[in-house]
Amino acid sequence: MSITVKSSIRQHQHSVICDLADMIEATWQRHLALSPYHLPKDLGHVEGRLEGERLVIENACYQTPEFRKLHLELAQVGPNLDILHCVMFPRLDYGLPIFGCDIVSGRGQISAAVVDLSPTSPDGLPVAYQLALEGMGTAGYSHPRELPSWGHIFSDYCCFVKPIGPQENHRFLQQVLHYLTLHCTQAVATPPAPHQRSKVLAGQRNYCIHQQQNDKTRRILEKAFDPAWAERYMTTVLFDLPGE
Ligand code: BLA
Repeated sequence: MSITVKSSIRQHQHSVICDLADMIEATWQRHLALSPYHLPKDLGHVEGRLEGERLVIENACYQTPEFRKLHLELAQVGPNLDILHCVMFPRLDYGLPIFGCDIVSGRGQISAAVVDLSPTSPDGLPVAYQLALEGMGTAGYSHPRELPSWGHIFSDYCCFVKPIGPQENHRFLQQVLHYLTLHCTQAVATPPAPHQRSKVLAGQRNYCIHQQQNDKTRRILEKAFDPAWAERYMTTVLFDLPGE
């Protein structure tokens, strides 16, 4: 499947967010066999209002033989707040980690940039991932940030920083590309393991339950819509728990 629909807010976002969104989709296309994933009808493109500003959310969603859901979301609040959110949820037959990435930019300055390959097994990341990620994390950034209490779901290679200047922005883009390429190439080379389904299910549930505790995300959605809407969006679009 080729991706032809370009998001309408993408051109207006922080250049790192546009570049990252383009890079993520290009990498998915290069390595994976994409087909559409249909979100609930009313949640593909969403608009709300936050403190007098317009909140626009645009979602792109795909699935592949290895992934039940590849989700790329761009959100914009007025002219000043830009957000990129991306998660790749493996199918339960694949004992793969979860790729996640989030960038928040306010008034042209990125305040939070996160990327991780988070384990879904209590044994941690598969060895091939550990080898390929050796030495990576927040090294080379001047402003690493402290993870919130629910952040224990992330791996030792989680990169959570406030990147400063073009060099660190570029470093972050390259780091995301490295994590994403590793993950796509590992995924297509991994044989399915149906006997592990219940273990993988538990790992994904644990990840989602903790991500749903991100109060900063929830507060934005509650203020722009309402608490019930925010709860539905966080549990059906951002971090849905897989069924058996
Ligand atoms: C932080 N996420 C944030 C922040 C905002 C959002 C406003 C605070 C920025 C800051 O502290 O500088 C907002 N993020 C959103 C919104 C959406 C979104 C509204 O995705 C979607 C509509 N978050 C993720 C994923 C990861 C993630 C996949 O969605 C990681 C893989 C991490 N975001 C994450 C973390 C923080 C954050 C760790 C910092 C939380 C904190 O410091 O308490």
